[in-house]
Amino acid sequence: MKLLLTAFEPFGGDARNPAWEAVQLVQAPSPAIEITKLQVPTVFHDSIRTVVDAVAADALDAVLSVGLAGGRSSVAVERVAINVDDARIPDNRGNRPIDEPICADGPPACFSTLPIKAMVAEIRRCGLPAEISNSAGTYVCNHLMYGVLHHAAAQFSGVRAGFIHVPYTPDLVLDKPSHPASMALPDIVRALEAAICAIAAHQTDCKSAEGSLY
Ligand code: PCA
Repeated sequence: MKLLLTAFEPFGGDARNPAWEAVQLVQAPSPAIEITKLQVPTVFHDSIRTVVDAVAADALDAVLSVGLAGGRSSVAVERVAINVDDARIPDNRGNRPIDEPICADGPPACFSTLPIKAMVAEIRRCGLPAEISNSAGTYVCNHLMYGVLHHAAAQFSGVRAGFIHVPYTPDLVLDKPSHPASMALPDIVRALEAAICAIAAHQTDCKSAEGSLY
């Protein structure tokens, strides 16, 4: 399996982005898995262009994008991306779209084509907290997930794609009020490697109840 693994540059005033720090440390869990890594600008539209250009240049099987979700307490495997940008803070070029469609003629939402339930199960098997998330937000991560899935459906059939949000690392919460939840960097790395194992092992997802009541 040939996998493109992407993560974002720091944003929102943080000096580092643990998503990219973790991605840099990820090792292919088996010789049958070839991983290419790509840092993506935390910028609306440029982020999609960067990843879509990389997908077009290579014969890939899957794209796994990773972003920081500061405040989350577990690794969140995203189920769906919605066709809207609503930025609470500007991106790294000062863009701040409010209630704008990502793609004017695109569908309202795009579902992950990765085996999200198997990924959650495999991360938990490593002893790490993981969950299905039903919202990737309305900022650049949701934007990229939507853009990659929309392009994949239109131009790169056979390329599976999806998104994982990771928590802060402990060093990044020290100066934040009430110290939001965090996860050690080596654990985030292990979680991503487990998710990659699941992507390689499962062409179709397994069925398990992971929905939320509210
Ligand atoms: N997290 C942000 C954008 C970049 C990142 O790592 C998000 O969740 O939208």
